[in-house]
Amino acid sequence: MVSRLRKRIFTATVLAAMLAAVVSIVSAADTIDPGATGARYAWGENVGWINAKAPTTGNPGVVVSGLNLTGYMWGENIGWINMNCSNNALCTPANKNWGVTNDGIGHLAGYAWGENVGWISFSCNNTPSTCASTGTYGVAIDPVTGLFSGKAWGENIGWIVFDYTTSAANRVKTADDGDGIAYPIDNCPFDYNPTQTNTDAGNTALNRPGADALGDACDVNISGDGYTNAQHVALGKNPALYCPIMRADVDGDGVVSVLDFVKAAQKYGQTFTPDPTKGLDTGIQRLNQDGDNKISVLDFVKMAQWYTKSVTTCP
Ligand SMILES: [Ca+2]
Ligand SMILES: [Ca+2]
Ligand SMILES: [Ca+2]
Ligand SMILES: [Ca+2]
Repeated sequence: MVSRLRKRIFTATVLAAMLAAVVSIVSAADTIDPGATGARYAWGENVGWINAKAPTTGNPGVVVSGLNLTGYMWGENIGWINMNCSNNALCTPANKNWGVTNDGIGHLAGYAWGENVGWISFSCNNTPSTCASTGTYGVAIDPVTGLFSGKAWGENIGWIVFDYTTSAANRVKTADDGDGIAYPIDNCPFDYNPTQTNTDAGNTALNRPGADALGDACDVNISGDGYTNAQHVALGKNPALYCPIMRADVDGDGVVSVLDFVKAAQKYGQTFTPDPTKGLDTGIQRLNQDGDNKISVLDFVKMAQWYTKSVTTCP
């Protein structure tokens, strides 16, 4: 009896291991060069070709989603370039969870890490004050063709050019998301999301801010309350639920206090035009508590309802 039970446990363990292996192979599949035409190369001015399909064994190539890039590039002279700390569980709040981000429609930013060459910046807007001295640079992916363009900057290796050649054959190209909906109708052009669910699109009718044109599959804040999906999850909260306490906590310290009112007061009376392509409100837009695109006494009234409340009480 005991041995039969052991055998069953053993069988179940082996099956689980096999399943895990299959899952990891599936999730490791890169999205680059879908037609196998060689559309996988960027050019480093000082380091030569860099392959986004990572041809040698050991690590997967680049995986593009509407939220970020994961996987690795391979430099013929510089080895592996890690696109995201999540590849190997290196992410911590202290290291700012580094990685290359996608705004949902192909504008990349953030940092990759080259094992031999250090940080590689995918947009000068990582530190906007540097854009003047470096010239405005960044890497983008065309949401229609999947072709990369623009430049990244390696702190030790200079420019990495993603449109070194105008020929599509030697440029990095990512696969279509396969949902049968074409951009700009597709609200997440890099994610398979046939339902096109966009939770925060309903905010406007409820006189709430945070509505945007991004589907949930590529939106860092699907509820539109100003806290990211990741922040909701870290607090054990439902990312799909709009929490007015999170909205009122404009400085993000977890509680609605006089500090939040001070921030809002600094922009009192100002108006703005929301950017429908941004999944996360920033700047003056973050301070708005209702749907009127202006910082007014109405916002203070809404914030006052949650005074001294902690975001831990959100659902
Ligand atoms: Ca899609
Ligand atoms: Ca959205
Ligand atoms: Ca606060
Ligand atoms: Ca307002």
